[in-house]
Amino acid sequence: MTESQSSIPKDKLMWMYETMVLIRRFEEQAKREADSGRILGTHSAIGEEATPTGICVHLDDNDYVLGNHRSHHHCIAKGVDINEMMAELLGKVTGTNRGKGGTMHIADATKGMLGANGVVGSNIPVATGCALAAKIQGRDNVSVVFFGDGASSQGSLHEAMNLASIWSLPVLFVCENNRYAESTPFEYAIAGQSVANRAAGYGMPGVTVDGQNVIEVYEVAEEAVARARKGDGPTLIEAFTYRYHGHFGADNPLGYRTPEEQKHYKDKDCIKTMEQFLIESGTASKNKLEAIDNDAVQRVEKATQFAIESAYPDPSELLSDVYVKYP
Ligand SMILES: Cc1ncc(C[n+]2csc(CCOP(=O)(O)OP(=O)(O)O)c2C)c(N)n1
Ligand SMILES: [Mg+2]
Repeated sequence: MTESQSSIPKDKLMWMYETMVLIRRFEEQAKREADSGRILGTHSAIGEEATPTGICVHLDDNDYVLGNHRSHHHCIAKGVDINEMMAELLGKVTGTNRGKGGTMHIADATKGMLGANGVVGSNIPVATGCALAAKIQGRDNVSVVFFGDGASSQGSLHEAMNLASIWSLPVLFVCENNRYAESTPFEYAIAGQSVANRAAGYGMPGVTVDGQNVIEVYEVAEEAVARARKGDGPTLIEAFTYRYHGHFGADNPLGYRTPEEQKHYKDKDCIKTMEQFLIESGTASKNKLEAIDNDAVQRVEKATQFAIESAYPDPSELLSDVYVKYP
């Protein structure tokens, strides 16, 4: 254990472990729901739990998170209720979006989770706009947008980074580089082989981090969030991570990557690494960690039961909550 690792308060270490385990158990259930046909599909974030967890631990409900098509882990790390999330996946009226958003549009403004989004790259300018609003209104909250390596080549990121930098906006651009955009390897698609290096062109810090190591993510995010809150502007973080499953349910990842590569990343599993750290540093016992896992399993079972027992939205509600009327 290094000195900086031991300086993280115990409650935060435990919160990070609990959050990653809850995400893992939720995602396993979401996959079962998709495999059984009860929901049409899902983009699994299994393997990627550490990045939003190590970042959202620094945020509160007044801070904003914007996600992408693979966002269950962002939502849970930001504190969205898993009963409402599961109900949303099943299209039920008790869901976060009253059953009309589904897996790719989960949002809960009360928690500062302003929405997942199926259009790749589209939430990056939205996060930048939220940061601009906070700055104009003199609030000290920050905006975080999560996007993939594929999205990093969209023009929206480059326009947003430029504006965020010239206006010194409180925003974190977080690229979850899981090495593939569908089946396209990032080594093929990203000129210069680095997303983080692109920050230099926009006059902001660009940092890389092992996205499988929640403590390292914690440390990088701590600095970036402090910088944003102080009014010193944005940071681009490139977190190297890995999705254990295919791009979506029907995708077989062995069509474009090897079993050896998959094993390499699974051996660095973020939950196992954290488990080992908590036990070796004397922060928690094995029994305590097992109890946390059992609790997560039960919470997910309850959420699934809640979702199954909930009603579908009434057809008369088809158009309500769909558009927002501005004054
Ligand atoms: C504008 C747009 N183009 C294409 C797609 C289809 N699409 C959905 S996800 C995806 C790949 C995104 O890859 P990445 O940004 O790396 O995220 P990951 O799936 O790896 O988490 C694509 C091309 C889309 N949804 N929106
Ligand atoms: Mg990707």
